[in-house]
Amino acid sequence: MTGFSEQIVERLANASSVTVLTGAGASAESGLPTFRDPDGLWSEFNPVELASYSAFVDNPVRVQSWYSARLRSSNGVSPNPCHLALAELEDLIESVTVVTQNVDGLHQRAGSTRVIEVHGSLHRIYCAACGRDTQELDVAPDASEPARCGCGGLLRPGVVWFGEMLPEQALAAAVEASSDCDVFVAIGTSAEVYPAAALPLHAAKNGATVIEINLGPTPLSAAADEAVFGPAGELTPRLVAQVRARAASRVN
Ligand code: BV8
Ligand code: ZN
Repeated sequence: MTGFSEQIVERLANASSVTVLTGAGASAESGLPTFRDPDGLWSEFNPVELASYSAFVDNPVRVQSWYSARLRSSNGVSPNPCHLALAELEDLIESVTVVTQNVDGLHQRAGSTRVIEVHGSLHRIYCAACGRDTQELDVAPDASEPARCGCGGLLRPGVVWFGEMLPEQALAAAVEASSDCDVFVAIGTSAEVYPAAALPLHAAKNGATVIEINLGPTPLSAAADEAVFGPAGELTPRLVAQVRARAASRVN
């Protein structure tokens, strides 16, 4: 499908609680590479090589410089129309929760007020030994030494690596937001990384209407009530505009 059905717009417009799950595809039109698309981050590297504690310990400079580059990129880009439309949705729907797998902080910069970062954030840097937070991580790929804390421990990004548990509170809040929402919208995620990928299925099981926005089909598409294919930066604003028009017609 290339457009949203009247029925799905009606359900969203009548919803009192909406939960949105975003993946790297929601930030793609801000200029941040995704993980699994051909030109994605992982195409150059193997995920385990960079996004795991063992890779960090084996080659701290390489992992620290990769995250330093991503931190710089995310500070250098702006929220795109997908992020902005989700922030606008808060004016139309009583309760909107954005559960994001992204670590770039773009939803908060777009104005969304309830954002659950289930994979952590690039913008938090802390010491892997003593846990102390610090301000920045700026390591060049050819650095001779990794960045360390005053205690001598290695500095790491506050993200969740493969094989690491998701932050308990964030995961519990995400599961709750998926259990009791009327509509669940999955945007720009390959629906391959667990346990986040289980959230839309959990929502469907609890009676929510599930909408998917993606460039193409994913393992979630068959379970969605409606999967619409196209760029998130175009489709998300279109969906929110249709909800706004529906709300306006109810008032007049
Ligand atoms: C864990 C770090 C307990 C930060 C990331 C079953 C249950 C539990 C665990 C597992 C399980 N099966 C396997 C596991 C292990 C693993 C896992 O899921 N592996 C996968 C590969 C099978 N899960 C874990 O390790 C998790 N931990 O469960 O702990 C445990 C402990 C020990 C042993 C077992 C269990 C931790 C997962 C978090 C890993 N950290 N990132 C960072 O570096 O950024 S994951 C990484 O991939 C990102 O965070 C990202 O969020 C995530 C998913 O990727 P997407 O966001 O979906 O992005 P992707 O590129 O894949 O897709 C982009 C999509 O957008 C595409 O569909 C594309 O079509 C679309 N798109 C592109 N452009 C656009 C677009 N759509 C619209 N518009 C566009 N313009
Ligand atoms: Zn320390």
